[in-house]
Amino acid sequence: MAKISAKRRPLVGLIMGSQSDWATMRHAAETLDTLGVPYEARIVSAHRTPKRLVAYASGAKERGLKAIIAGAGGAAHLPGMTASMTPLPVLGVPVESAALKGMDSLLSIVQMPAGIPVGTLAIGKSGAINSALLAASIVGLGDAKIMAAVERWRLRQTEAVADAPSDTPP
Ligand code: RP5
Repeated sequence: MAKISAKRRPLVGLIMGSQSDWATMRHAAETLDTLGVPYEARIVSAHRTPKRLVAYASGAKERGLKAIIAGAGGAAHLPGMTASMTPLPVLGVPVESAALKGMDSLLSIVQMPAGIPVGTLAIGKSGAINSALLAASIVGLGDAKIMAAVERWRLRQTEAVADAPSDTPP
């Protein structure tokens, strides 16, 4: 059963290659929740469930999604293959791998040939959070409430930065 935020129609598709990616990609989900962006989270593997991938990517735009976040590790073909089957913006999150610390994931995702773009984020948790912020900015171009939520999120982050370091940070 897919995880779907709230009850609103999802605007962002949050897909990942494996259950094992959820520990990273849940940070994207939590950020989308914080920003009030409706999303759906699914496991879609380029290698293990290729037919699921074709169905998901080729139908994403018609189902009303505005952006797709795709997280994968190792030989991470999921973001690129997804991008090849949809005109929607695809944001790729390289999941940190045990063998190569995510360098394999990063290079697999970032080195797309000209013509099929994937917006590639940082390896791991930072990339997952930033993918959600970017997706919210994309969706926010057509949704003033979501754009306002992005702006509030940034303001809170700015206000949380102390003027000086402390031995006992909060
Ligand atoms: C990739 O293989 C997944 O995205 C995951 O990061 C990696 C390992 O998958 P598991 O063997 O943990 O299922 O397809």
